[in-house]
Amino acid sequence: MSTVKRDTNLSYNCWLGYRKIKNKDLLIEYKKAFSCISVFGETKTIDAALYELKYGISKMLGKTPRIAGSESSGGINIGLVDRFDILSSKEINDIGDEGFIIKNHDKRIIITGKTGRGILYGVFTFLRLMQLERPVSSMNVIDNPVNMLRMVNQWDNMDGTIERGYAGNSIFYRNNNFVRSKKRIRDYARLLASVGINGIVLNNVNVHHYETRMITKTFLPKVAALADIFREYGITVFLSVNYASPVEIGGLPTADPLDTAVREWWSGTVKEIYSYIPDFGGFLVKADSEYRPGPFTYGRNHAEGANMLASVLKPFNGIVIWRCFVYNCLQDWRDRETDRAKAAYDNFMPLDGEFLDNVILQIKNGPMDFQVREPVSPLFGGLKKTNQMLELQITQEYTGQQKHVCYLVPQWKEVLDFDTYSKGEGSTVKRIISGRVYPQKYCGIAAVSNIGDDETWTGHILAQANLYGYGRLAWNPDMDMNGITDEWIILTFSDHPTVVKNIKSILLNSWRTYENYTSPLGIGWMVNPGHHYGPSVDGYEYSKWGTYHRADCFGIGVDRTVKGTGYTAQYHKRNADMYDNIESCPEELLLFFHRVPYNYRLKSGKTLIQHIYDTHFEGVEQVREFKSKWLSLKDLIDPERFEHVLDRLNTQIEDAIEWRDVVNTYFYRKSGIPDEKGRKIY
Ligand code: GCV
Repeated sequence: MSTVKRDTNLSYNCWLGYRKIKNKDLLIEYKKAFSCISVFGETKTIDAALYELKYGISKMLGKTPRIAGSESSGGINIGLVDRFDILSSKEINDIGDEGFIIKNHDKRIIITGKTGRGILYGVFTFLRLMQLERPVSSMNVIDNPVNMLRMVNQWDNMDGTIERGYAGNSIFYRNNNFVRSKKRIRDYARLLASVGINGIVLNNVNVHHYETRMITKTFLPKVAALADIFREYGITVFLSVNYASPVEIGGLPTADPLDTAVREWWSGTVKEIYSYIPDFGGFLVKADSEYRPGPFTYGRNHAEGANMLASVLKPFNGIVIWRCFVYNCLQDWRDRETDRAKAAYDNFMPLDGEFLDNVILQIKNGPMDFQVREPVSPLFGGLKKTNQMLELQITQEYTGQQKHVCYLVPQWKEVLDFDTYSKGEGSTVKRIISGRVYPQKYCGIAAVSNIGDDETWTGHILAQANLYGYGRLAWNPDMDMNGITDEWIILTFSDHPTVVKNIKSILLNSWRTYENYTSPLGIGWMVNPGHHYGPSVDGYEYSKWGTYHRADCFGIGVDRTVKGTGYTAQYHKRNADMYDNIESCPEELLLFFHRVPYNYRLKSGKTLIQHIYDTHFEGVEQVREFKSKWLSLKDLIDPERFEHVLDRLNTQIEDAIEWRDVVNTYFYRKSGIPDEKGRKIY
């Protein structure tokens, strides 16, 4: 693991670096108002909030605040709502269990909530406002998270590797055991809590030999030690489990969910887990997908599989998060109606309403697999009687693996704002997953984390923006993208207008740029099989039956209309019609939904083939533009981070050139149509 100097290492501190306040008048004002902290109430989370407050204020003011007893009423007061009689009942009613109030009252700043979590979120918000140099008089905030569950999923393995991890090794495990030093884990908890994350799944959804044993006495004390750290920061711990555990570690001949001995085994196991971790969150399960075991082996469906686990977790208030990423990776593509995109819906829609109320279905944003561009999964809006969560991928598996800058907040915003029309207009994904369209007992959002033990946490400093942005959107999906981006840049780098302008322009254009030089118009993949980095137009690990794009000398794309694979019929009528008709289908998804000849004219007036050539040339130029924008920040950014990003951008330029040439050459050879602009295509 890399060595870490917490207070001096700018990359390591991410957005919690806390620079000294620049504005002299404001500094004087802050020093007057924030030089003393009084604490009302004692819990570990309030202690953590106090620690953060002291740490942040000391760094921003250059002076450690005095901690006064609860008798003092000046300065900053933190504590539970019932300790402040100046709060009106309306204010108190306006916040839920995780909400907070920051109130500027009679020379005091009160930061309060109904729980330690609320107070902690209030403190992090207050510190953010300070770093953004907001006047004391404006510090009046009442806020609540929109989503109930705001989780990260670690795809960490106990051998220390991370599946689809691009920032070093696991901060949790090494050599099939837990790491001893917990400092870095605590700092991760701080980062997550600062953006409002309240749950973490500690191990990969692909549960292998050692991780299967995490739910045994051998490892539970160690899981409990991590839970203690995360609890202080308001984060509940969950584990991914192997559906075949009763066989693999329980010595039973079967894992059939309807078998009494299996149920009893799980019941005993769950009881034991709660004896170590009384507030354990529950299980995340990947079943019957990509060779993982599941109820199908025993002729049972996913509801039967999930409900058995849910019933044994229920007495402890635990939940089962059951993934919908279920498809047959060995399917035969030659059958016209066989379409991987249809799999999740086909598997889960017939079960809507059959899951117990402590089961949540976790659904990837798209029907395929975190491609640079996909439509939204039709399960959103399809399912009406089932708890559901959206699953995003912060780790950049198909989006440049943290060597390329690809800021995903714009993509996530599109997903969250997508209208499913499930219950009329306004049935957006963000409203569905926050329980505002159909009542749900549990719901929310999860994302696959992008961190590892690299000094920068994320391998590319600009990828820290994805973790930050995810947390902010999980808290409130309506938050403005510009605002989130500005915040991150100011907190992480500086508020210098050129820094903000140039980094923002790089970030906000990076997704489209990445798309430009990689796979066009929603077709997806075209990456090297296995590791998924770099171009391989026909590449697909399960390619026995053909490619994803189905390109030939006439055209490219998959006909997913009702006349094709029938996938479009999984959407509500308005969207189904929109996608079905080539004229109304959004062009960025054209090849996802339609098979199109190379000479098809796009709305721009260009032919499809010319669009492919042009975007690939443009993509490379756009990355070069990123580099020149970055170079102009040389004197405005510390050398360590400046060089780091510059180095990544140089790699990105080289890779984008490779992508451009491989993709353009492929389509030139397939189509035989030359570039109208006569550029060199190999
Ligand atoms: C954790 C994709 C990834 C796998 C991942 C899987 C999933 O197929 O390539 O690494 O496995 O998705 O989400 O389960």
